[in-house]
Amino acid sequence: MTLSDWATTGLEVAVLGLGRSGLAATRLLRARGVDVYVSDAAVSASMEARAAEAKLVGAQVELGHHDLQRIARAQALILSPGIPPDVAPIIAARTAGVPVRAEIDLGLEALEGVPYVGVTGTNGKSTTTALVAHLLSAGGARSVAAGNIGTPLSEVALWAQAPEWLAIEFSSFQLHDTERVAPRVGILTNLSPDHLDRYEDVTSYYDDKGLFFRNATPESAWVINADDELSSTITGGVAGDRVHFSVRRRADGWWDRDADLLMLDDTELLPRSEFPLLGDHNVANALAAVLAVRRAVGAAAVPLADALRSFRGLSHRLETVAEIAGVHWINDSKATNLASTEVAVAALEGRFILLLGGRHKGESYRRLLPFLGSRCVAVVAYGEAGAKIVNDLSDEVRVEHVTGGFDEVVSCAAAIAVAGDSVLLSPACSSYDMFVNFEQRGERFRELVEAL
Ligand code: UMA
Ligand code: ADP
Repeated sequence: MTLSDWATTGLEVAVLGLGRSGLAATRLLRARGVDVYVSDAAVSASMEARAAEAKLVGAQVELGHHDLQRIARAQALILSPGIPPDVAPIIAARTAGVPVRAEIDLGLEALEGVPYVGVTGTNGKSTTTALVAHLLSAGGARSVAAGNIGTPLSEVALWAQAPEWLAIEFSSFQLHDTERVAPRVGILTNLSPDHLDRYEDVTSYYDDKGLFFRNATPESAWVINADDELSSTITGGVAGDRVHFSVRRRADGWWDRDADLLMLDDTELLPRSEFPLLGDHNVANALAAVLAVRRAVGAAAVPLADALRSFRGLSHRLETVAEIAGVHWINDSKATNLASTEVAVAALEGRFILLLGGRHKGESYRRLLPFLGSRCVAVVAYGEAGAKIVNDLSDEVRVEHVTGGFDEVVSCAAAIAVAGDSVLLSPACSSYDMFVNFEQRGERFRELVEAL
């Protein structure tokens, strides 16, 4: 039984969590005439505001508590991605035989028939998703980027006019309970350890990523990173066509470094210098997006080179926020794991001060050492992870431990930096110890830098 039948049973659907996903799912279900009980363990001003919106569309709302018995009587449970799989309401639902579905799965059902390019991987998902939507739009299709990038899919399903194409970002959390995932073209950007604060081990994290391919058929099409052995291994037995991108060697989409050209097979796509984003990793993201769009709508349908030239990177990803007295201040707040901080550091030229910290996610910071080298003037360690960073790095690099707030992190960096240096906020940790999300962390960084 699915969304189309739920309105007829007289039973409630329970929605777990009232963040962006929970509110969007609630509104979609109510728009389809389904009775909804939505609950969130948190109580806050922003939660109250969302609760008011949910009540306005006729949902039953509870904050600060989940009614487990009510959830066990529901005809389905819709999950917000940030809720770990072992919490009591999910266990109550599963024990009672209540089907559990991710919010994005509901969105996929409601938007059935709208073709989409799916994107998953550890890093580069949002940039690649935005690139895909940008390229499709440049080809004249009404395209939207949705999913983990920020706009819940259930929200898109509520729009009066459905898009012609979607670029959908899938996190591992969302894939866990998304049975319907079946992209017209699927991109796996890369894989490296992440979210070890939620997963028992890295294998369980990769297993969830593997669910992206759960409905693969011989007609499927996949875009895979030839430079990432793990991605190739994990997709080895998956049904469907495969094309590869590489920033190191010849592939279907590749970077000819000698000629400094982005290439599609033997055809020149664009000089590297004309693609505005910093860093080799962004070349990889561009090549992946181009290959997917070429497969989805055909290369002739999109002015690929022009569209790449006009793409502007997303905020909080290697974003230069200011140059003050010769010091470059760079916001890479979205770098929430070590692999993403590595590529950010590699993309910089010259000396830098690295702001590292936040909520620890489980990996040793020593993995960064080969990337810091002599160019790293100092690491400023802060937040819950601060002591661990000092412990992991201070025998090899200068580490300043800031035990106060984020303001002090920025003033500490300002005191160290001299003209020609970059100060890079690329924290390799989640923001939840000090901020609501990575966006708020990046905005605060910008405000503090502008006030210097
Ligand atoms: N909660 C409960 N009970 C619990 C535990 C949590 O009620 O036992 C509540 C929390 O109080 C919270 C809600 O459940 O209100 C969970 O909300 P959420 O964390 O899922 O947040 P949303 O606002 O719905 O945002 C989610 C994604 N967040 C996460 O996956 C953590 C957003 O990705 C995504 O943009 C949005 O859906 C729309 O699809 C953010 C993210 O950080 C950007 N993603 C991770 C990442 O990219 O690394 C995966
Ligand atoms: P995601 O949505 O997977 O978190 P984003 O595009 O938002 O990816 O980028 C997040 C961070 O990851 C960036 O700030 C950058 O440091 C790093 N990053 C981006 N693309 C890649 C890539 N292809 N490989 C490795 N790291 C990347």
